[in-house]
Amino acid sequence: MLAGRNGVIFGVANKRSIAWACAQAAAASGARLVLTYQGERLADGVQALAETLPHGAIALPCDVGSDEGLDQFFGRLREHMPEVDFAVHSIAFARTEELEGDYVQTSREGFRVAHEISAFSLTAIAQRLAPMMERSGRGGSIVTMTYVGGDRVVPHYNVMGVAKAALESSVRYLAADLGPRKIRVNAVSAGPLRTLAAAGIGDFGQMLEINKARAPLRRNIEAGEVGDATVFLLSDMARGITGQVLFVDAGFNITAL
Ligand code: 0WD
Repeated sequence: MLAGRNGVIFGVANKRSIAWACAQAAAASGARLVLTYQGERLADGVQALAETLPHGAIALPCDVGSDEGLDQFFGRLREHMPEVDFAVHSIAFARTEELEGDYVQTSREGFRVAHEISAFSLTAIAQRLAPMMERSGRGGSIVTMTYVGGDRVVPHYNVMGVAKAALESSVRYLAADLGPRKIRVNAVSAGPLRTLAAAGIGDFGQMLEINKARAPLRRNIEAGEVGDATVFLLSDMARGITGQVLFVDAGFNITAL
């Protein structure tokens, strides 16, 4: 579905990362990839993962916490991949103390950091990617990762839920702005998966159990299922779809009790 296409996958931390599942699925569909990781501590691990992919993937650092970090990355990306067809944004961060206790205790700084890294970063990336996506004349597709805690209250998800609401709203505004330039923007809302980011959320094990018991499919999802749905949204099969949130959660979101 992505044969001959060039893509950037933002936010690979390790082999459990949702970004890595997306990279594997996109590479299996024929895409040539650039993977990004946050900082040097992850460099060797992500480089080793990139080497296992077909079609020549490379890994580059990209810290979305500053314009400087972003501009540095995009400078290197333009040299390596001047035309980009798609991107996956799979980045989120909130301070651990904000993911324990009650949302009402959220600090000003905790709110700012969670929103800047988890929500604004999508817009910052889209600004820089749009001209690279227009260059091919084919347009482009951007997919970000969200969670049901963005529109319903999930215990301990707290400020990350509020940031996901901002992220999902950004998807709609970006889709409206970039649609005339043939660039689509969508989100995948994944069910809970044991990753590094998930380890910071209080009572995550309980979340998995509740999900499994209530979801229509009576199971939790696997990262590969998110990867496959993401490839669909990135591909021409989804050419009529933009500004949407696609749930990959074994149906959990439709249930009330
Ligand atoms: O249950 C889950 N794991 C779900 C995750 C359910 C639904 C959605 N998601 C979302 C997350 O909120 C996030 O947006 O999926 C996305 C990817 O999360 P993940 O795969 O669960 O977690 P992980 O493998 O940890 O990747 C997130 C990465 C960070 O890892 P750590 O844990 O080291 O913070 O986001 C990256 C970083 O690699 N990241 C940054 N990248 C660039 N610049 C930054 C930054 N400033 N901060 C964090």
